[in-house]
Amino acid sequence: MRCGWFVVPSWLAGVSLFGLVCFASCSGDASNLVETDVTTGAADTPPTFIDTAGSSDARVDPDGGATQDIAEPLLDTQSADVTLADAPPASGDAAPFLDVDPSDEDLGSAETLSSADVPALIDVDEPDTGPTITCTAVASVLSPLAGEFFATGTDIEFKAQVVDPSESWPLTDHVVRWTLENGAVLGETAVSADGSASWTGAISISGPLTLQAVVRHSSGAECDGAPGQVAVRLCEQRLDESFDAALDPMEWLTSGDAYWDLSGWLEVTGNSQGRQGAIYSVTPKVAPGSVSIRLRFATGGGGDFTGADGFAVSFMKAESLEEMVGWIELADGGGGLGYGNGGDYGAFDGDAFTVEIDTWQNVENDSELHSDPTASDHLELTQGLDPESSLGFYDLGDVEDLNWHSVRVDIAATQITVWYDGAVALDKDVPDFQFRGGYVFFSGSTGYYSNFHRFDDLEILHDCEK
Ligand SMILES: [Ca+2]
Ligand SMILES: [Ca+2]
Ligand SMILES: [Ca+2]
Repeated sequence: MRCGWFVVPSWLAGVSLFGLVCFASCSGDASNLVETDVTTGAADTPPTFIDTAGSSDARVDPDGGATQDIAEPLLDTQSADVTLADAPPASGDAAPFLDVDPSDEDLGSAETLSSADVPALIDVDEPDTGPTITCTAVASVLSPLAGEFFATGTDIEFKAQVVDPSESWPLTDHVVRWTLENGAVLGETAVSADGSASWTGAISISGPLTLQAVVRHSSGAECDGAPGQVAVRLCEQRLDESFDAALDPMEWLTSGDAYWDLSGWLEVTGNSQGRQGAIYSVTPKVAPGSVSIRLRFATGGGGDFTGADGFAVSFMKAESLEEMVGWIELADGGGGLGYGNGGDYGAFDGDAFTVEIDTWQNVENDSELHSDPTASDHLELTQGLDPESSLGFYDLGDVEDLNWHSVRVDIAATQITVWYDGAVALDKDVPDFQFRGGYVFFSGSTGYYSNFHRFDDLEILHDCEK
């Protein structure tokens, strides 16, 4: 389990606060609480927290120890902690509010609110039971899209549309509180007259997360409807290769006919007959589990002999570089696209996942080891370095135009989604499938017919599990 600090941008009269996101058990305490400090004068050490209990908590040791101040923020496990040192403010309002000036605390009992505290108060005049106004506005999330991948710590643009079916209040009388599913607050922003609201910021934890847009009346009352939600995935690692500079031999090596092109991309065959090549990572670069793989490719230019065979990017689990290179050297050209090693192609029986761009239809016979699913150029997913072990394909029509095309493959557990030139090409669940990561290698081949086979702009978001 992971804990992480994040900084929430200014909101509510310029208040900044820090929050502690705790998943499952940061400190062995009850799960998923956001501790929060109140103005009641507990002996605070910054940062300041939000009080989910909403009452005048002292720093009560959840393990039952004496009331005391400690350097670490305590998780509040009780909703009715009794304070001995600090009485509630004289106003009698025990609603949670933000302390904008932690330095004014620890003055002993019965602290008087400073003027600096007052602007941050929520509902100081409401009864202790909290606001009672009716609020019917709801938010729907516009972005990010469901299932989107992000690198941990990079900005996420979170947008929602607020509507109020009963039009009880002007939309501008609302705010959107942006939270995680466990209630941890990312921020809070105003709602515009057209109902739009947005928050941009980074989240420094990883794994699958549900982001929520909770509509509140500006008085502090939470509206009745369910929060807008979107499930996304945050990944600890991001591999980003433009291939604009010559390959660093500590990172990437070439074999066969493959080479780095001075124009700033990878060429895995060259435009000649009977070619085969590969470019591979020196270390295992990609973590197992959910992953988003993005790259661009271009093929064509074969003139009168344009048309074969195709190219692929593979992820191979291997114990060592030597083992991985051994399999690349054994791989079949032709219909094997420089990666074929499993099934009828060879003895490989390990874990591998391949995205191939195949421009030649093979038909299994005495000399050909597998049949392709279509006569058209196709994007195909295979496993086990076996071109016949297909996980699905997409008909590309004729892709041999030597223009750049984009491919994105997202794997979230067993769900595989493929985009080709920005549009969803394949979206399917593959029971029992597991992406195992490992070494990355590009490969390709030509035969009697040939083409250029270019790859560029590899970006991989990986290490996306908690
Ligand atoms: Ca490039
Ligand atoms: Ca083929
Ligand atoms: Ca194929």
